[in-house]
Amino acid sequence: MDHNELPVNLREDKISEETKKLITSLPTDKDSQGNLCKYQGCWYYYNTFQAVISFQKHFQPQDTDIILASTPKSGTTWLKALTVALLERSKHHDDHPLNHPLLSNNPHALVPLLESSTPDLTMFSPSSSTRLFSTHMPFHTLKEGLKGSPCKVVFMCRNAKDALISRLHFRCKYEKIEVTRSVLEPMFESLCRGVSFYGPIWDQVLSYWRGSLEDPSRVLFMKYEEMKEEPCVQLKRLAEFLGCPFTEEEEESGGVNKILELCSLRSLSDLEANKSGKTVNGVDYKFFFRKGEVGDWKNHLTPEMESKIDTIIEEKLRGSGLSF
Ligand code: PAP
Repeated sequence: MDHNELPVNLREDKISEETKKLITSLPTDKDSQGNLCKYQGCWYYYNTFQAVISFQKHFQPQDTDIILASTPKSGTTWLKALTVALLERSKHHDDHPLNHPLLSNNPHALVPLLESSTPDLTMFSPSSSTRLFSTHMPFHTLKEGLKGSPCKVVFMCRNAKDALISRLHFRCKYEKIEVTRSVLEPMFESLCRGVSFYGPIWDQVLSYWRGSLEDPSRVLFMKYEEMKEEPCVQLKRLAEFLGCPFTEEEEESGGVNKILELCSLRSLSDLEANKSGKTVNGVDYKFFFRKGEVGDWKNHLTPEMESKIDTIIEEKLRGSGLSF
């Protein structure tokens, strides 16, 4: 694939001289997709690293901002849709569903990534006082850019093997290549070494886990699998955390299920807005919707691979009280 055809985050064309200098002082490595540098314990492709630095320097937080954090391929699109739907529901009753932003916009267009190479971070806000952003940065790096602001952070993680397989399919789609073992194996090895985009995944997840233990009113820790298993419970938990719980009346009139239905993979992927169009990084929106299943890794990983990554993650999480 030509360098210029790559999604922006994989390219190296947005890096200032200052950042280039900084990279020479950082640990560097590579995975099968590009060069990585390690900053504050996390690996980034260079364009993303530039965006992280810009975010930390220039972002102006507001106390009412909400940050949706996640490990890549762990339900970010779903979490964005659910949060927009929760915050928008006071404005969109049954009678007026046609102007609901989720019907005409991909969730990624509604909730910009903080460490994106596009500087406009004021694009969309569901109400005048609440701005929504997303990130894949670890909590300590995020906090530095939030500069002491107490805004709420929702974090979603997912089983590392399922997230890997999701990323494999996503990558093969935008690179227009077949899903094969020769593409998977180097990605698997990078995951195990911890040298992968936004990795090591265990450190990323632990940073938010600890943040949620330290201050549960500020950081909500969620799991993709729990969202699939008990969507009503988890959606209500999210609504409460965000300070917009469902009223009894809403619950009785099916308000919880309406949001779940609107944000289901099937409904979202059927919308024209999600069938066409691309992210600011040049990736087709439709690539963000695939199977949405728990355990799809079983169709791709050998028992040896399963045991290798499980052993590593178990060891890294030992004593934390967390499993994912
Ligand atoms: P991102 O990190 O690049 O934003 P993200 O949305 O976190 O991607 O992950 C995509 C995964 O979420 C896909 O999983 P799969 O490859 O295993 O199928 C995608 O299908 C799934 N997904 C997207 N939207 C939804 C949804 N509304 N409900 C459940 N899963 C979803």
